[in-house]
Amino acid sequence: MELSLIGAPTDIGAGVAGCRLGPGALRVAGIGRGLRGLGCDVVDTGDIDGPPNPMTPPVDGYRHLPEVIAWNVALRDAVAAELASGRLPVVLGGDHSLAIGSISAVAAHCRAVGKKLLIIWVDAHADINTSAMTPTGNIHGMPVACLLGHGPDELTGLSDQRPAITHDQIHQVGLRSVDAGEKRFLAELGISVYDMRYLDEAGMRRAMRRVLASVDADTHLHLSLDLDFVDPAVAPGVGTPVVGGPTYREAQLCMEMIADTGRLGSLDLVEVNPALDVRNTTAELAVDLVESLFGKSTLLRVTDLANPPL
Ligand code: HAR
Ligand code: MN
Ligand code: MN
Ligand code: MN
Repeated sequence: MELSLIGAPTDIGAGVAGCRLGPGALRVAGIGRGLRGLGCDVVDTGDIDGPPNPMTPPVDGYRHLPEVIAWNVALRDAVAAELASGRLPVVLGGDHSLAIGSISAVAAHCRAVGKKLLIIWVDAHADINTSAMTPTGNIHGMPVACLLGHGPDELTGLSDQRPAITHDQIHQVGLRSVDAGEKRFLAELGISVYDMRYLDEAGMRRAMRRVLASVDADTHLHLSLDLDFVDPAVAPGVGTPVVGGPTYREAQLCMEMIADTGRLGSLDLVEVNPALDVRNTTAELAVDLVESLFGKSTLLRVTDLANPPL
């Protein structure tokens, strides 16, 4: 597996500053070392550049729109370059608005090479606000809407076509903080959601079996991993923690089941906020999860994959 790390040190789309420090924290936690230890060929391309965070209030429903556009154009180009050279991009965020640029590049690449794109959006939040319904104006709450074509032209037009993706290309897992307007929009668009109630009742395994049911040899899986997915008792270093999330092991199982498909093609690691963290715990958790995603198994494989437990 040939991987490229792409740092995107910005919190331009977040409400709380600090996740601009995410790429450094992930490197300190040993993301490169961990992946090389699993036999991956890892190139760290360094950090992309973009404007500083002006920390100004929203204008017409968006905070920092010009700056968010600049970061996403740069990231789109960096991700596209790695995909074109046959490498798997690992975006080290940064806030979740970066998924607009990242996934726009991935979607264009999949169309160019004739692959089916499936996005797994793992998050406490739905990130499907528009300027009309956002309670904050923070664009990290809007990437899913932008990718589906609802947002400013400069953000909905970053892929080779608009919208970049369609509603049937995304599954959301772990949701537990969804705004009223977002709930209506998710239902209206018919997006596949495995929220915490579903995970409580059916378990991570059943949810992920459904998410991955359509994956075949032609599938490119993109994982957009917002670390606030994991319960804040385990992942305290995030700007918008929400109680009642998956445990360490539930999060690992989610990663392990994605790894088992062998179809992961690109990855966003976002919302790690070292300024709010305890001894780099959240970046270290992220590295553990990424190791599982690329094949590390912490347990002896006592169950037969072809004959799984019910
Ligand atoms: N829904 C809220 C808003 O739009 C909070 C969004 C928080 N988003 C993230 N990414 N941390 O998932 O402001
Ligand atoms: Mn998010
Ligand atoms: Mn989130
Ligand atoms: Mn570790």
